[in-house]
Amino acid sequence: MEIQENIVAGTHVWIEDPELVFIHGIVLNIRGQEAEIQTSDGNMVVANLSKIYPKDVEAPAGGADDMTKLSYLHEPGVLHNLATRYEINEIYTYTGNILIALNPFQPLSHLYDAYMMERYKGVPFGKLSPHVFAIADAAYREMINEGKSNSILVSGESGAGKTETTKMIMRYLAYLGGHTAAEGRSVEQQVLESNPVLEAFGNAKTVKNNNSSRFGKFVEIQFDKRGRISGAAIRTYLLERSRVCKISDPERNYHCFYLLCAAPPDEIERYKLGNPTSFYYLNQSNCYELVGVNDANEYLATRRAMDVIGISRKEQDAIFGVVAAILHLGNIEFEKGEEDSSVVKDDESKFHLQMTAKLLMCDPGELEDALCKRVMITPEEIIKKSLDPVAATVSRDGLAKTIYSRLFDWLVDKINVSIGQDPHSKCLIGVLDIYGFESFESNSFEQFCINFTNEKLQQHFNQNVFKMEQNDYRNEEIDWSYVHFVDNQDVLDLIEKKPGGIIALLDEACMFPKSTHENFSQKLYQTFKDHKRFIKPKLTRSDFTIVHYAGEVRYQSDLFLDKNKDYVVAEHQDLLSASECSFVSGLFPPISEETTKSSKFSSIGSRFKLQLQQLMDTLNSTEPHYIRCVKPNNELKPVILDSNNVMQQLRSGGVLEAIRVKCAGYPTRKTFSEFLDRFGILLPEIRKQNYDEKIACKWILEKMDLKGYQIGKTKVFLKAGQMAELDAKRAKLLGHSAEVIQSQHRRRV
Ligand code: AD9
Ligand code: MG
Repeated sequence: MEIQENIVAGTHVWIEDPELVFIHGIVLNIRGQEAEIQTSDGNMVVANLSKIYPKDVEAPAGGADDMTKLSYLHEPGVLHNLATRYEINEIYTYTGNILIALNPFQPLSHLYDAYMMERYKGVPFGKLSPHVFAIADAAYREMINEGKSNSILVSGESGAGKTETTKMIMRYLAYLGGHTAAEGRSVEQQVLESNPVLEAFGNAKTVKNNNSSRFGKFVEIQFDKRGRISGAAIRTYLLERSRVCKISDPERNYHCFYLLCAAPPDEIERYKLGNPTSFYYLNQSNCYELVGVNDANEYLATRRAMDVIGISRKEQDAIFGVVAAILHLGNIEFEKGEEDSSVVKDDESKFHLQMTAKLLMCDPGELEDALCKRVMITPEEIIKKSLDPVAATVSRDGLAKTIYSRLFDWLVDKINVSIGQDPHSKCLIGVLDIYGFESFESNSFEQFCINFTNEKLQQHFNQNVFKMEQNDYRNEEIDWSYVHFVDNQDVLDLIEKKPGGIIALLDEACMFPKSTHENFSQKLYQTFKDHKRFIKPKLTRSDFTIVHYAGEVRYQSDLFLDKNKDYVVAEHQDLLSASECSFVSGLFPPISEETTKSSKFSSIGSRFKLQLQQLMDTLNSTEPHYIRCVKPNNELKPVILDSNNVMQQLRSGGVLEAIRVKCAGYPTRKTFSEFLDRFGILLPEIRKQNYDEKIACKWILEKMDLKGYQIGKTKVFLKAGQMAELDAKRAKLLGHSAEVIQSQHRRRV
């Protein structure tokens, strides 16, 4: 590549390093494709030219607040810039219009106070230091001035700071579009208070984040003609259901369970609760408390937030009654009864069965039957088949998951109804807080859906970054008939194409009662044997690997069929729709005969695909803004920046992809005066006279015999490598850089 041709003895470079990712060094000499380099930690290394990158020795000391201002837009340049800024607590950096946000892992309250909100209000984008408020402000101004809907897409891996960032955006928008106290009902207050409620029921401590959102969320904030918040709608995606009954140390279940166990004594007595250690759904892990969080206070705060949203006290009692019922349900154990049947184990289990039935207001006998028996309908007769203790436990957990996910959906609906939609609103700002790309040792259907989401968003991102680039070129009136970039349509086809994609094949497999995950996988192997994005790993009967834009992920297909099937056991449905508590029966509206017959099974994958398509349609009708949250380290501690980790996130978050798009065009752009300051020396004549800056730049570029660059209205646009070429010429002319090296070298030997 051109870049490497300009590396000569004396050039400051970055070299790939297994530990630090990149390390700084100085080239001592070059033999063929190999360079001998003295690294900043005092070692001598030999590296292939393809593994080294020029370093900008003139980069400003505190880093650049926008990556596009870097002279060399490549991976080490980007990483070094972020690290330099993080060191001085500058957590925000732009890459053009994209905001990169590093999680500070410490409260930086001065960054978000009322003074800061006032400061950013109405100030043109880019004028002040990079900030999440600047993005929110740009979205708001664009909406007001152009009458267009906007969206802000926040992404990043677990614990990177998406939810905190989203809350900051919502606060800032409420500040801009808020009402005065005299105006009564405050929609924005309700919008803000939806956060603690959704967090209490949808967030949990995981190994990655003490307050991890276990669902995706798109909040649509509607504005009236005068730019004031007039309504809102919240859509949620794929709540993690398995957590309700299965957690592993040191994680926790959903926050609401612990909050309720810390409720005032009269409620504890009413729900017959106690220490969280006494409940199976909580005591599978040894973690009960969160550092810095007081569950008793949080319980009251959640109730207050519910008040603001408009969830009545009666409804609140019903909600927490259901939460308590799930805890009791989890404590019902079974033992072997006659033949293959099972019975509720002992007095303690019987007590919990009674409590569950009491709280759900259903008959205890029927509850026991629903847990331990299945009705089989054969052409001849209806038989009740008993479940063995293992199957009864599975049935119990299934019931708990179903009730909890219905409860969560109810809350989301209630919030939407309470806040209300503004039918006259023409403009909205959507804020998306959704799980980032995931790749674990073991990956199942959840990761498949999450990564599918990220592929979709990545495509949207690429297309828009590409469009923004073209706008930039158009504004500068330069020619942009260029550049081809590879997009990820082929992975999306692999996953969602109908017919023939993975989701379609999965649905097919789910419809045949005899299918197993192994024959589903065989089908995948046959269908996609020549697909570039699909790999059958060696020595496996059922795993498959997808080559995602962010890397390869190997999926275990064992539970794909089960997890794709969304059904409520008929016995559970019948039990709860007959509940005497209208809240509980409301969670289980009767299903008509028609639907039970027509849809043998309902596919979670296909429904999710549809939801995603609707989300994309909404996003496509808005002007997007992107925030990429980055988690600097896995210890969740301030100051530390783990380069390998950060690099991986920049890759999978598409930041490097955006840079690749830029590199494909003109990665370096300098204003005429910046260019002349640096390269005026290459054409000393121009210094003597007062030439027009643009003409001077043109002369220099012509004299240097470069090809393919462009000169815009205010800036010079250079192709990849041209900056290095100019720098090399400049260094040669100055002659000093090589001398410095030589003297350093002499000192060493
Ligand atoms: V997950 O995918 O939902 O597991 P998020 O949402 O990306 O994840 P979250 O916003 O919850 O992460 O941030 C994790 C923690 O980092 C927070 O609980 C804070 O302690 C911390 N954090 C994140 N952003 C900031 C910030 N701007 N200032 C201070 C922050 N602390
Ligand atoms: Mg979150």
